[in-house]
Amino acid sequence: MKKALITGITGQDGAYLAEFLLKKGYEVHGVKRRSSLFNTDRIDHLYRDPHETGVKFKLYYGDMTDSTNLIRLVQEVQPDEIYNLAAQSHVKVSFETPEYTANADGVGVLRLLEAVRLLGMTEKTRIYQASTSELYGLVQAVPQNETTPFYPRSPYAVAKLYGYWIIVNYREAYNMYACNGILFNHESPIRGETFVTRKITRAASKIALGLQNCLYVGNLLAKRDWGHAKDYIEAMWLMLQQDKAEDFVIATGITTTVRDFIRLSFAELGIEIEFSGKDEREKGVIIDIDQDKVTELGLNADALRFGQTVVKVDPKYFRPTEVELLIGDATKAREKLGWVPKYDLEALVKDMICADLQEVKKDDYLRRGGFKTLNYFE
Ligand code: NDP
Ligand code: GDR
Repeated sequence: MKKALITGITGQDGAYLAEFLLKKGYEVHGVKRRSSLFNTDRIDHLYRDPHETGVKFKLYYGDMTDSTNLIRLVQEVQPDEIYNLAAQSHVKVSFETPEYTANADGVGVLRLLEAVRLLGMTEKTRIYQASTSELYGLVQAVPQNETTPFYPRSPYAVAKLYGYWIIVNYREAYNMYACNGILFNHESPIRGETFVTRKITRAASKIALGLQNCLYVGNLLAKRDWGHAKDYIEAMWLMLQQDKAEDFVIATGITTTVRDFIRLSFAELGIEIEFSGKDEREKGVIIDIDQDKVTELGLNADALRFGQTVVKVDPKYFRPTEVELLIGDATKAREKLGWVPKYDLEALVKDMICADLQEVKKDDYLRRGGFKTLNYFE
């Protein structure tokens, strides 16, 4: 039975990957951070009481900024495969916490590589590094593939650039099986709520139910190559099953503006949005409502009206330096790994809207029932 160690197991990708590897028969060991509130929502369904026999899913406290912790964990688990998914992964937040981001996302990768090397496990343990399309940053060429030059545009991307190169360096210097997955944006119903797609699908669901008036966003013109996280974690695993460690771009090859993602999300709810105005004054207004869909989905018809402004720009979401255009070329992954995504953008939006609508309805139902109004400080 193979053993996998996943850092960042409580995140979007960590949760999907853990489930995927357990289904493949792996023993899965995950690193979670200590926090004052539970942070394991995404993986609670995988948890089993460790007192039972045959438990194949184990969690440990750890942090990418703590070398001794990582060395001890690698020694204890003796993993065949390590998936390094842990990171301060929010680009905008990295401008506010640049030093921490460099430490966790950049030097953290080195700590993990050193743990494997110092423990003499370079021949046993294969390492996947969560590299990113943010490395391309300021557009040098499109579509972006494994040979496109990097030009990072945020403290996050600069930290990930270090992570990328230290993986390449340890592969060449110590003959380690270490590889970078240069993954373009991938989303899902369990995507963090402050990333733009999830922010949009949650807000659209709330607006459609009359629980929120307006969605405030930043740059509507940014273009991203959005895929589904379920497809992308499979590519991570494939990268560690090859004869030779190599780096791969994982992307759909289709790029969409933030503005169009908003349009598609509202359309999924039967609400047509038209944008007008320029720059900070741009806004999105309802121009049509599909009443059959409103009934079918159980939306709040009274809360929706023609001409209602449901999207506005708030410059506080602008970034000091922006990545305007990402579009990936995953030809190498298709040819060498046989990787082909199953979800297209429409299927992704549908999946996210469907899940958020259900979740928002559930929260509202509980709130109305008085279950969420407890105030511990009264
Ligand atoms: P998430 O933000 O959902 O998850 C990040 C995970 O890292 C969480 O489990 C988080 O813990 C953990 N973490 C953060 N800081 C530390 C630290 N210092 N030590 C240990 N763990 C830490 O990210 P995703 O799942 O979306 O992404 C996974 C990885 O892939 C990240 O490295 C990200 O940068 C990279 N990536 C993501 C892409 C995407 O579109 N999703 C595209 C390309 C790369 P906690 O839950 O406690 O916060
Ligand atoms: P990104 O994802 O920066 O590409 O990083 P995010 O969803 O945060 O932003 C995508 C684009 O949308 C624009 N935008 C907004 N973004 C957020 N978060 N909130 C807003 O209100 C908003 N309005 C417009 C952004 O400016 C940007 O252009 C993600 C992360 O998962 C990284 O960890 C990963 O490496 C990359 O994807 C690939």
